[in-house]
Amino acid sequence: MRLKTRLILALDVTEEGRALKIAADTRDYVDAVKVNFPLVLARGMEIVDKLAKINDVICDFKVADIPNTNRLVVDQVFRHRAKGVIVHGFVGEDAVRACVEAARGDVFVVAEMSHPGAKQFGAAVADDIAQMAVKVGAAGIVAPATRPDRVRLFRDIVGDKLILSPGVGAQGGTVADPIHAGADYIIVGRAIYDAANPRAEAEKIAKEITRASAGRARAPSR
Ligand code: OMP
Repeated sequence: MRLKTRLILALDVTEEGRALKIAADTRDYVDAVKVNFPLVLARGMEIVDKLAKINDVICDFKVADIPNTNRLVVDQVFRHRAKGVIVHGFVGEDAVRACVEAARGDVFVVAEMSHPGAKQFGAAVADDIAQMAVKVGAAGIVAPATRPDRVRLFRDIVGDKLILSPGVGAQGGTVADPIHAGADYIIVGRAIYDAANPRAEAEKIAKEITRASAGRARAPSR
């Protein structure tokens, strides 16, 4: 995956024409397009092949099953030319390891989610999940832009692994805080795809990331 703008677009729209247009319009300012269930359930996995011709694609399927099922799911993801997949960590080391072994690209493990409910159960085991992601050889973790203090702690746990940080804009997080805390990529959905001009919005956010990266004490991990 490119590390040029450090912006990942969460393309949670359901119309194919709109999805492809936004992906093409924002390509100059977005390192990868993240596809989640809304788009794939609406358009099928073929949409991943189509988007892969425009930009790198990460399939955010939050894979969370037994090792064998995880392996089968991850294999399908990479058959459709995705460059990465997002999986859940709470299912345990064997299930995440199965994803890493089946992957033909990057595996990102959700350590802690960005919504308020994540504090109810998940936060208690999040540090252990981040450690496990490193142990099994994942490319990186997903950590909440809505809680930059947590991103800072995760950075110490995962060393030079990648940190992808969602929760900017619609969920209340800022661009600069998670970058200053050590995130490598910011994931943004609604603030871009619901904007009157998604390309201009992506450009604005990408420039904000560049400014914030220049101002942070530690060098980006890669
Ligand atoms: P917006 O809130 O519209 O910017 O979208 C955020 C995107 O990031 C959505 O696709 C979410 O599914 C995803 N996401 C989170 O919002 N929070 C998380 O903790 C993890 C993810 C993710 O794994 O990408």
